[in-house]
Amino acid sequence: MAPSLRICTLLLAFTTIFASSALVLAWDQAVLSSETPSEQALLDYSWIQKLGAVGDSYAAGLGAGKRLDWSCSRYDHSYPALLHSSLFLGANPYRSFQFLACSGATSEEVVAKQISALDDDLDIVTVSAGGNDVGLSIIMNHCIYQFFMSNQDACENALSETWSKIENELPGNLTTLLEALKPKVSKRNGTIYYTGYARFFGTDDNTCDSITWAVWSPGSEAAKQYLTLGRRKTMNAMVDAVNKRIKDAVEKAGDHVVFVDYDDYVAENKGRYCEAGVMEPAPNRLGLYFYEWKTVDTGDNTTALSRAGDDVPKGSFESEIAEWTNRTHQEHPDWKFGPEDDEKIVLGAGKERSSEIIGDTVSWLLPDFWKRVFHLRPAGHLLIANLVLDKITETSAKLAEARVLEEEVFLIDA
Ligand SMILES: *[C@@H]1O[C@H](CO)[C@@H](O)[C@H](O)[C@H]1NC(C)=O
Ligand SMILES: *[C@@H]1O[C@H](CO)[C@@H](O)[C@H](O)[C@H]1NC(C)=O
Ligand SMILES: *[C@@H]1O[C@H](CO)[C@@H](O)[C@H](O)[C@H]1NC(C)=O
Ligand SMILES: CC(=O)N[C@H]1CO[C@H](CO)[C@@H](O)[C@@H]1O
Repeated sequence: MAPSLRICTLLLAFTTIFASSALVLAWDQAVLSSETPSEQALLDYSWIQKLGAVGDSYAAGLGAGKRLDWSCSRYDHSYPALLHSSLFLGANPYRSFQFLACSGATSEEVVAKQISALDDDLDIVTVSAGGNDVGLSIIMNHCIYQFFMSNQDACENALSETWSKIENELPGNLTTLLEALKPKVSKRNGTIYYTGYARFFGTDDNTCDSITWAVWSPGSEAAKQYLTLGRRKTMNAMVDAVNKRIKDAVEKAGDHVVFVDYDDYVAENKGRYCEAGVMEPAPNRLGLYFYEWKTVDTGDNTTALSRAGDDVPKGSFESEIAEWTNRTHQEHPDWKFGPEDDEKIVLGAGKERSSEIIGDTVSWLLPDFWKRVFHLRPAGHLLIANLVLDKITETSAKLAEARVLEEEVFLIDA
């Protein structure tokens, strides 16, 4: 992790604070000259003693760094884990951290299993949820990898079902989640930071039009999906629409909820699949923010990732891939798995079963590389952690201003 990135963010934070306090200063010179918090004070995060993180696999950080637990696939380079580290909120022996995010969780499950388990009076909670409500992974299946490959074009149907859920169900589900979460943060400073999603595809040229990531061969030629410009734009628009609903729900939820939108940064940094001129697959392209099936991060154990490791927890993102794959394998025993012609995979090779967890598991037949596709790499989580920290600093500045105003009112009253 480059410390220079952190310093850049701090500079950005300074600029924001200076800009906002300059405004207030002009407004009320006298009161603020003695009361404006120094930037030193605003960058002191020691008051944050109760931190929580809920949500789906994007909050769990599926695949990024070292795995922290089995049943929810939380990872140590996830943005919540980064925030809790000395690099972001600082080392603080008094800070508690409830990391409850879980791969596969819908907003309903986040409310039922995670929010209900949170402590009261939290200073900060981060949340990522909504993608599983509308079936973003189903789109990934039917329109991209086709782990389950049906005989006809299932992508268009999946797209229209997702559109309908984004319109009709998502807004209500997001508000329900936020109403459940709000009482968990402290009345005074407590704030919820809701992180969105990022559009997955570059749309600047047609280089990807002839690319299919369909995993079965020969598979059904008629059903094979391609990463055409039109498709990429549609799938991006879907992520945009989800982010828009999140932004609306956050605004509706009031002062203590902040939307953290990292999508534009991923686009600006050309961190998506099919960026201009990129011939996919390009799993280890410098600057790619998402995992492809053969992406290797610094520190990854390639041997382990190339084999089928443990089975996967029921209900997780990974278990969907496992079930789709198995279903096609059952229906078409003669088809071979593997997106690249030169490396067909023998399903199930090298699998180790963990006896203590059988029952909650789904058989995992593929190399472990596949467990994290379409999720953010550590650089993506670093970006989100930086943006959340900037928002925390901004919120602190606003709260400090509010305290000064309160005091002013008190002085006038007295
Ligand atoms: C990498 O993974 C393999 C297979 O799981 C294991 O045998 C090996 O010890 C690991 N290497 C390191 C450096 O952890
Ligand atoms: C695949 O699915 C079949 C039928 O649903 C099931 O009997 C079988 O155990 C599954 N195989 C694996 C490896 O999970
Ligand atoms: C609220 O936040 C400010 C920093 O913005 C901090 O100085 C203060 O101690 C916090 N109050 C509580 C109750 O945590
Ligand atoms: C996943 C989830 O929570 N879905 C719910 C969203 O809201 C609708 C009602 O509008 C419910 O029917 C879904 O179960």
